[in-house]
Amino acid sequence: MKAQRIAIFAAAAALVGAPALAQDAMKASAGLHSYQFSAENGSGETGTVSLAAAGKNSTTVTIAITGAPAGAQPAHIHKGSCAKLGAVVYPLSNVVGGKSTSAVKSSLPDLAGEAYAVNVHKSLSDIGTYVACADLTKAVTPASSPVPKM
Ligand SMILES: [Cu+2]
Repeated sequence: MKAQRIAIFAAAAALVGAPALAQDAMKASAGLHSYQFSAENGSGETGTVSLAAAGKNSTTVTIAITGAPAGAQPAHIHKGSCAKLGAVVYPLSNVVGGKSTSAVKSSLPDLAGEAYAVNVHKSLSDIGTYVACADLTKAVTPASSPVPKM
């Protein structure tokens, strides 16, 4: 009996330790959607991009990345996915020191869940190298994607 309880506890602990599974199952709240960046090309740059409704035809896009350099890094909302990036749909403010905030002229529902991806480029002089990307089809809850402390 005791062994069984331990097994159940271990299973519960394993669930807590696997938030990625829960994230996909949970729907983001109506006014705010968050997405997790995956590092690309060995950049070590990870973090989140959040879309917040800011009116009928405006969305505030906030990027928070850890492991980013101090210099400016171009960022855009692209068509397609991180695996297959298409053209730029909306340019975003450069990421500087891991942070960027932009106002995009589109409603949150029009952006969220669309086949779009937010990607960050290495630098103004090396725009061809991608350092982080987030698919806008895979929202996570803000609580499950805390921005890591620097
Ligand atoms: Cu881009």
